Amino acid sequence: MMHCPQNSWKLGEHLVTDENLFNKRRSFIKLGAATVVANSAVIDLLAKESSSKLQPTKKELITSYNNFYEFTTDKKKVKSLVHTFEPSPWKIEITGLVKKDLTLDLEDLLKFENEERIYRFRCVEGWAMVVPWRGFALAELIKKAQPLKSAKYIRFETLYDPAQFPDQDRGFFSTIDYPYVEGLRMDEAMHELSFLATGLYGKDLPKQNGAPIRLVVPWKYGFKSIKSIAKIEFTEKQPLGSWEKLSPEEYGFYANVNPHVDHPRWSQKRERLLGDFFKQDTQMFNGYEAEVAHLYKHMNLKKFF
Ligand SMILES: Nc1nc2c(c(=O)[nH]1)N[C@H]1C(S)=C(S)[C@@H](COP(=O)(O)O)O[C@H]1N2
Ligand SMILES: [Mo]
Repeated sequence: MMHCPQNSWKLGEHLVTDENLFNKRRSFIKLGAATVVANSAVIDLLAKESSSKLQPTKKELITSYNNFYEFTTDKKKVKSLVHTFEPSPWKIEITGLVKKDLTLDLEDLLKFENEERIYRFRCVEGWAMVVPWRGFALAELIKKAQPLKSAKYIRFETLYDPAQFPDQDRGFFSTIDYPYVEGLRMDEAMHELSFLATGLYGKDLPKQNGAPIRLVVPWKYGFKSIKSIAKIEFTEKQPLGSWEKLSPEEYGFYANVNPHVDHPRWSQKRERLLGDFFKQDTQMFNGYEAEVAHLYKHMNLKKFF
């Protein structure tokens, strides 16, 4: 696994309860760290954190403005429609190029040691937020799955159950093809920033944010961060995600956040943080360039968008 220059995104706070306490604990931890070990690494880290303004977006906004097409394309209405979805009990089937097929249930998922990570999140549509996720590194699950050397990609599927997801029930008239599919190259999947979230703001994931478990790849556009994962497959061939299948000119496999590669229908130079009035500059790899640029160093990012 690659070493990250500054693990500013990795904040081991396990006791977070509600939003206020969360913010208090964060300021306390900053102070505490600075006074106990006032070495330059810590000071750099604090400076980076405050200069990059990783102030979590209000929980109310994160949980009431969602893209979850299985319910509706109306971001403000998702929350009011999720009552038909029952994410417990749950199973994740792991198949494909693995030593042995594996099925994990919620209890198995609880066995992974959880941590808190505060990540920027950028939707391809131009809105962004900062989310305090709870979960574990995707690499941990991959290690458990024991993929074969021939596995070059990992493919994810959201649960398919038209009885629970109204847009799946529309069949031919559905907005997109279901189940929702996404994928990563193995080195991207093994990168320490690739995360499986089981919670946010210290509590289990709300249904609208992808309960009980969803992917979070913070340097890529939000559509890569597939929700409510029911199936994982290791493959030799590059998986075709739902968005790429629908419109390959607009939604590439890589989908790395990049202010210099516009969406055919709009600019990606700027973005709006939920709750803010003014736009801000989009950052290369969504602010994670130091951590992930090496994954793409021999690639033309305009071609492999
Ligand atoms: N299964 C599924 N996963 C999904 C989506 C979806 O419609 N269905 N939308 C994606 C998009 S476009 C975004 S921006 C994020 C939104 O996550 P959020 O609602 O937690 O902000 O989820 C991604 N994962
Ligand atoms: Mo999105």
